[in-house]
Amino acid sequence: MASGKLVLFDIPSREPCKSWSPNTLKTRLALNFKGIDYETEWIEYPDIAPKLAEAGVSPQTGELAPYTLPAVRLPSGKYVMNSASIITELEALKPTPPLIPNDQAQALVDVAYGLMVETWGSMRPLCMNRVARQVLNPASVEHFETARAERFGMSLAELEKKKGGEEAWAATKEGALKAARLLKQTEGPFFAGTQVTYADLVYVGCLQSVRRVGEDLFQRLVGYDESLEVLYNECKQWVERDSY
Ligand SMILES: N[C@@H](CCC(=O)N[C@@H](CS)C(=O)NCC(=O)O)C(=O)O
Repeated sequence: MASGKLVLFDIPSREPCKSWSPNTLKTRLALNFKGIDYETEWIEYPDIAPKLAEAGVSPQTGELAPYTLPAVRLPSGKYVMNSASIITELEALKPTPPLIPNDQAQALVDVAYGLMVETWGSMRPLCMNRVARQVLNPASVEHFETARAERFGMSLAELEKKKGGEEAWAATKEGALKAARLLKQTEGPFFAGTQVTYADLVYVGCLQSVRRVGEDLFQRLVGYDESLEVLYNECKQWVERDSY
């Protein structure tokens, strides 16, 4: 059963197919950083649950859905879902270079998750409708729209129209400046100073996701503080492999 190569399950975009989800990007960036040999299997939204259930993965609680991506199949053949569990496995699989070298780095990861949730959360009205209209393949659009409309109590087009204006940008700016303040507390360019940790990849995954949705959105977001663009550029080498 085991192929020997790690498989990353990711959500495809329209052609040219590239990683776009803030959730899967953080795992992809970690694989790229560590130089782990992997291949990508692209899974459309409606196929995520059947695929993972068939592989024997137990459904989770406390997340957006019982089955979510990222998920990986480790070289041992074991399937792991959820980026938080996956990074632990990746650290064990290839300890060097480490991404969570100590407790302080773990604390920063928790902070970065919070920043990512805040940034992506405040940008939802600006991004979600574009994800449905411009990023996803037709095979995923209906699932995405139905699930998100249930969650927001309105269609994504309405969400964009009603909440995707300056109000969303004001909340986004607040979150971005919070990230920038943390970055500037150290000598930089990373959250832990001169050492890259998983916290950086979590936040840069989010920045890259915004970029995939719209260059205009990305430019305004990183334009809030120079430290954000510096962080992005320092991590860019691990963003580049995004299509296979
Ligand atoms: N905290 C989870 C979040 C994963 C998540 O929500 N993934 C989304 C993709 S962006 C998903 O798979 N959603 C499935 C669905 O909406 O049915 C992680 O980091 O792995």
